[in-house]
Formats: sequence, C-alpha cells, structure tokens
Amino acid sequence: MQISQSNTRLKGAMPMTTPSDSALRITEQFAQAYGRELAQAAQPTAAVALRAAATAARALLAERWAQTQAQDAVRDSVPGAAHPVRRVHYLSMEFLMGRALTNALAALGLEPELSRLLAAQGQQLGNVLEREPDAALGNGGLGRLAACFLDSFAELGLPSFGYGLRYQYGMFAQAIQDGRQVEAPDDWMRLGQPWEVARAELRYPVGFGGRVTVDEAGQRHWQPAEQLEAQAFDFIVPAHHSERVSTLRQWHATAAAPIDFKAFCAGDYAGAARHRVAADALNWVLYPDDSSEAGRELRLKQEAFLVSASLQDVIARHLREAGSLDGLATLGLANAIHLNDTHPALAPAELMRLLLDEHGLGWDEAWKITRQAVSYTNHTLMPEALETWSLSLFEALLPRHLEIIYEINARFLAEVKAKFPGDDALLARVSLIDEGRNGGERRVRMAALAIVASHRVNGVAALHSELMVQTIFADYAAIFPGRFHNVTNGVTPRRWLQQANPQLSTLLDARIGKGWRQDLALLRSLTPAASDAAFRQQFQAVKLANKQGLADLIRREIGVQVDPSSLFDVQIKRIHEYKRQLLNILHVVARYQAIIANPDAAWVPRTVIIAGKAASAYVMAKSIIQLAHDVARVVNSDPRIGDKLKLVYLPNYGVSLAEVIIPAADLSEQISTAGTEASGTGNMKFALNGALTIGTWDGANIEMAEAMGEENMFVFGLRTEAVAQIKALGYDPRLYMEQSAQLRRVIESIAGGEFSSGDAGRYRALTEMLLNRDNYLLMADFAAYVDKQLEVDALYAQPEAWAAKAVLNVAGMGDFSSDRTIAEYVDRVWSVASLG
Ligand code: B1N
Repeated sequence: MQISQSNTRLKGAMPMTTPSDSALRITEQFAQAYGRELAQAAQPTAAVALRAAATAARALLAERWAQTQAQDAVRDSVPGAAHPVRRVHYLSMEFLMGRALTNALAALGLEPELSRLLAAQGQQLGNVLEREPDAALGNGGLGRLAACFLDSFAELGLPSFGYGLRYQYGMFAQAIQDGRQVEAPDDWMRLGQPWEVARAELRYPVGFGGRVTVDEAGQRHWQPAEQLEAQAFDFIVPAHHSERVSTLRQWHATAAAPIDFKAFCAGDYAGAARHRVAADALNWVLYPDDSSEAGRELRLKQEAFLVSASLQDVIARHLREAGSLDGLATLGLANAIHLNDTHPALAPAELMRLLLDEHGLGWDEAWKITRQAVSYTNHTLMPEALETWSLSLFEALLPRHLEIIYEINARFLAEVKAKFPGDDALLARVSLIDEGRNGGERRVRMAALAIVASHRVNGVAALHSELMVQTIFADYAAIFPGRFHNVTNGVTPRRWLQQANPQLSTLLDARIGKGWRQDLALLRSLTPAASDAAFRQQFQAVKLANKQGLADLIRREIGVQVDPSSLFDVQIKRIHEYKRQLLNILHVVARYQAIIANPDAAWVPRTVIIAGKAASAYVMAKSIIQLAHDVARVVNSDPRIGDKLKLVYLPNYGVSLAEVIIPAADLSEQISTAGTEASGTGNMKFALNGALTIGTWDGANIEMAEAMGEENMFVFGLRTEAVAQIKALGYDPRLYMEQSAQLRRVIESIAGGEFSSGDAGRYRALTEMLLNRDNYLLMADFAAYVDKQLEVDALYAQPEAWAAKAVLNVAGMGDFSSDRTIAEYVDRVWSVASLG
C-alpha cells in the first residue's frame, strides 16, 4: 500500500484566503442570514442560529465552488500533474454525509469566529451544532465510504462530482418499544435545507416504459411512455487545506407534464395529479437494505433515474468544455465514471444509448468510449446482494436498454467462445442474462454488466479482492485477467479524528505536529510515545474524558448509569447475522452466568455497548435486537452483578452518534465470520481513536493487524480456509454445545425463557437456527471468542500495558486514510495512464 500522495495532490496549489478576510465575510453573511431567519421565526432559537450559520458558511463555500469549476473547466492548466487529470464522477445510490456545519467550519477555519457571533446572539456553538439533523442518505459502510471519498476528492484537489439522489426521507429513524425496533420516516429536511444549492437551470429528461421504433435509416428511437425531469441540487464539500471543493450533485424527480387540467376541472383531483405523485415517489425513500437486494420496481426506477440524469450531465459538461473540435471522441479520456457497487450498473447501457441514439455514434466508437470511462467497485460477496432484475420488469421499464444489453452480451459471448471454445457451461455462467434454467424466470445480471463494461474492477480489502476473483467472479477473472485488483478502503481523518476527537487531536498535535490531517502516514512517528509514561497518562486522560461524555449520553438517552472507568466494549454497525452481534450477546450471557457462579473473582468491570439498525423485513436481525434488550434488562437490574457488567443498546445509530461513541471506546468488536465482511471501515475509525480491536481474520482487520503488529490486536476464530473446510465437511453446530458446558448453559437459558420472563417461545427460532444451521459459525467460534475476551480483561487490568497498545494502534493506522485510497484509485483506475 505504498503510494506517494504528493503526486496525487493535483490542485492543492491554490492560495488560501487570509483568515481575516473570511472572518469579515462570515460576519457579514451571518448577520444578513440571521436577520432574515429571525424575521421569519417567532423568537431566536438554536434552530434559527443553525440555519443562519449554515447559510453563511454555504455562501463562502459557494465562492470556492465557482473558483474550482473555473479551474477545472480548463483541462490543460492542471499544475504539476504527472499525467492528464480526468474528472471523476462517482455514481452512488448512497451518500451518508452526517452533519455538515462542524466540517464546514473546520475547513473554513471559522469555528472561533462563528462561536463569537453566536455568543453575541446568546447561543452556544455546541448547542447549535447539535441541532443539525444528519443527512443520512445511506445505509451503512458503503454510503459512509462515499462521503469520506468526497472529502478526499476535495482534499486532493481532484476534479470531481459525486452523483446521488436527493431522498426526502433518509435512513429510517429507529425507536425501541418494549425492546423491539420500530421504524419511522427520517424527515431530515424538516428544518429546511440551508446547505443545498438548487440548480434550477440544470434539468434533464428521463424516460420510462414505452417502445422502440426503427426509422427508414435503421436508426432506433425509444419512445418512453412516462417522462420525468431530473433537477440538480448541489451540496458543496470543502477541502481542508486548500480552497478546492468537491460537489455532491443530487437529483430530484418531477413529472415532465403539468397536472391534467381536464381531470382537474371534472373534480378528479387524484387523477389530475396521478403522474406527478408517481414521479415524486422516486424521491421518497432510500431503500433500507444493507448488503441485500431490494429488488423492487421503484428501486430500479431510482437507479435508472440516477444514472440517466448523471450521464446527461457528464456529456453536457464535456461538450461544453471540449468544444466542438474533439466532441464526444474524448469523453472517455477526459472523464471517469465510477460505479459504487452495481446499484448504478445501468450506466454503461445508458451511456451507450445516449451515444448511439441521441448523439449518432457507431457501436464500436461508443463502446470504446464507454469502456474507457467506466470502472466498478464490488462491496460484498453475499450472494443475496448480487443484483439481478427480472427480464419482464426490465423490458417494461427500459426496453431500449435491454436491447443494448442483449447486443453487449452477444458480442461478449462471441469473444468468450473464441477464447474458450466448446465451453457452453462457461457461456451460461458468465452471460449477462440468467436464463433461469432451473424453472426460475430470466433475469439481467447487473454485476456481469458492470464487469464487462469496466476497464477496472476492484474489491475493498485485500482478502475480499482475493475471494472475489476466487469465488463469485472467478469466471470473469479467467476471461479478463488483469482487469481485477484491490483498493483497500480508508476513512477521512478530518471527520473521524480531528472533529470527532478534538482532545486526542490536540494531544497528537503537541507530540507529532499537525501534519497528520493531510498525511496520515505521519502517525507512524507516534510509535515511541507508546513507551513514554507521561504521554500514556495524557492519552488515558483523553480517553476517560471521552468515556465520561458517552456515559452522560447513555444516561440521557436510556437512563442507564454506567461507570466510565469500566472497559467500554463497543459493537456499532448494521445488525446482520454475518456481523455476529449474536455472538457478542452470547458472550455477555456467559459472563453474566460466570459472575453469578463466582461473584468474588476479580472481575474487570465491563460496559458492553451495542447500536445499529436492522432492515425492516429482516426478522432474525430484529430478534437479535430484542434479545439484546432482554438480556440488558436482566443483567442491568441484577443486584448480584452491580457494576461488574452492563449491557446498553443505544437507539437510532447514525454518523453523529458514532462520532461520540468511537472516541470513547476501549474495545472495538469486529467479529464477522471470516470471509464475510468485505472490508469494514468502523474498524479503522476505532483503532484511529485508540481502541483495541477484538476481531476475526476478516476484511480490513487483516491489513490493520499487519500494519500495527498482530500482537496489538485480539485476533480469534476460524480463518476463511477453515470456515470453508468445516462447511465442506458438513458442519454440525450441536457438537460444540455437547463439548462445552458453558455454551450449553448460555443456549439453554435463552431457549428456556430466562431473559424473556419465562416466554420460551420468544427465541425459539433464534436458538433453533443456532443449533441446526448456524450459517455464520457462531457455535464454532464461541470458545475462542470467550477465551480471547479473558485476555482482553487481563490486559485491561494493566492500564499501562493497555495504553501502550492503544497508542500503537493509533500509530499503525497511517495507511487507512481515504486520501491514500483515493490516491490509489487515481493511480490505477482514474488516470489516463491507467487506461493503458
Ligand atoms: O461496504 C463497505 C464495507 O466496508 C463493508 O464491509 C460492506 O459490508 C459494505 C446493498 C450494500 N457492501 N454491500 C453493501 C449496501 C446497500 C445495499 O443496498 C449492498 N454495503 C457493503 C464499504 O466498502
């Protein structure tokens, strides 16, 4: 993972405005905006102050936006670039941005100034920042990765656009009632949307349905039955060490046609607006399915809408900038179009349609441009997440795209046939169309389309990329050797260290300087501090203060008192069987029983913290949430346990909550079954903030262990090969219960209703699953996990030794900045040089 970021800092050379200039301007802007907001509100509130502050910050960012666009429009003026820079277009159905004000103020260097301005209005900066709702337009890791990438695009000065959808409701709000998850819509725009810039002039038509006709010249024309319009809303993402910005452009759908006036006059109001409501439905919600397929018609329409609007925007900009001379011929050389998983995988088909039908190019030229432009990242090996669409639905909504996919497929299969003559089974396996031979319906395989149309395809951590070419994409890897590679994920240190953990940041600044914000590799120079007792003490003081803050939040949110000096053991992420929150709960039950059996042993006090949302239709995940609450109720109220063990479940997990929890964690739970977590990025954020990891040999855990030294991580459990082997031999989870009295007691107490007030039925499905299937090998890994947790206790009982390892964790995280990740994408995927 050695890469020089200095080459990749493409457009950072712009001089920074002097601080006093910006301070003056924000004062002006804030005064204006505050006056306007106050005139509309009944009284001054934190919400009024928030809108005014956001509006003022946006005004300053808008200047940087205009400057950046002007620079990027002149392509050959890129200073110091080793090779021509392409503009990057990152297509993603999810951008999990979180709050924006703290980040904007940090980037503009205006936090002290705004703090003063707010104080003059009787408002405290902290309260105002807290009022901002999260922009939660993503499910989990995939969406948050896209947000970190935008931050790094800006920081590295990359000419770039993120393209997404402007969902009216983001990730659902999670409440807990009687220990069960209840979902409510997340009305994140209720206070207005001061950050977005509506681009009234940027509108594109998007069609659905209808039919394809052929004219005398043989040219095909798609006549859609339904016409929508996409309108752009921009969100500006600032760099932190230059005045460059990146843009997140989100599309909003409206019907192209006005209301049906005749129907309206006849009193049929619903009929008059039916097409407008249908169009608006595209804007309503983000599908709340993480690592699984939504598979619904509206989802396909959302994907097609994102893709079509974005590509029309790319083409329009290119034609404007390239001028009539080069025209579309240079589109693929000047522009990279990246697919964040297969959700935008229609892009190559839509680009072909635009080039062939709207711009009159021939197939070969259009295909060449498409292949140059498109690249694709896979984020999961879970078979249930591999997107396919029924052919009948596809044909009904996107008839012209289906024709194009057939043509791409015919040419691709001819190529395969020439390379591997006589292998009909291979042809069936790799075809873009699943012929449904076993009685199923015929379906379009989106991953196949993404791979065939891309010049580069990558996984998100070394193990994942390896398994990708050995398992789900093995046939394609044989056909296209050299197309597949790895780019390990990273996270932005600006949000996840500087802003989330100001106290640790200050401590690092004093010890190694401030440069780590731009070059995270500098963390390496922290290594000697691990053996400096004075530093360790300061480091622990910071951790304790962060834990005190989290303890306060826990008391406010759920009324549970926890001891800040206890070991904070944290698992926060989507609730999914493969992530094994259930294994964590089994350990809590085992520990509970062990404490009761041996109350006088020297137990290391522990607070287990879990948070996360379950997809609304995911019954087993919801049962796991309920079990956590049931176990928490029993454990937390048992007088025999006292402070030795607490279990807390924090509701409504999201980016902002993570920013409080992560800096306060001692132990980070990264315990997915080996081979199932593509990368993980939470694992990186924890280690960066000085938590130790208890983890399996999975995803990016492996590279983290290698970077910091395996002795600084609590690694346990079966590795990928062993998992495969056990499954191949016929896995029997019951054997493990027969061999372990401890595991038997745990399972029997849950199955017997000990945590569900005697209701033995409540967890029958869950315990039956463990005993009969246990697809994710919790039973097989239980003993190793519990043993490793004892090692955790032993180390925590030696605060000096624990702190030394925690410091070494931070020092080892230099490779896991999203700046490094983006530098690698530029180098190997998005630069002209990478096209070969
Ligand atoms: O993408 C993250 C990885 O760090 C995680 O390991 C991985 O689980 C996550 C369908 C997904 N993979 N697939 C999804 C999300 C939404 C959806 O509708 C799949 N998310 C991941 C970043 O690489």
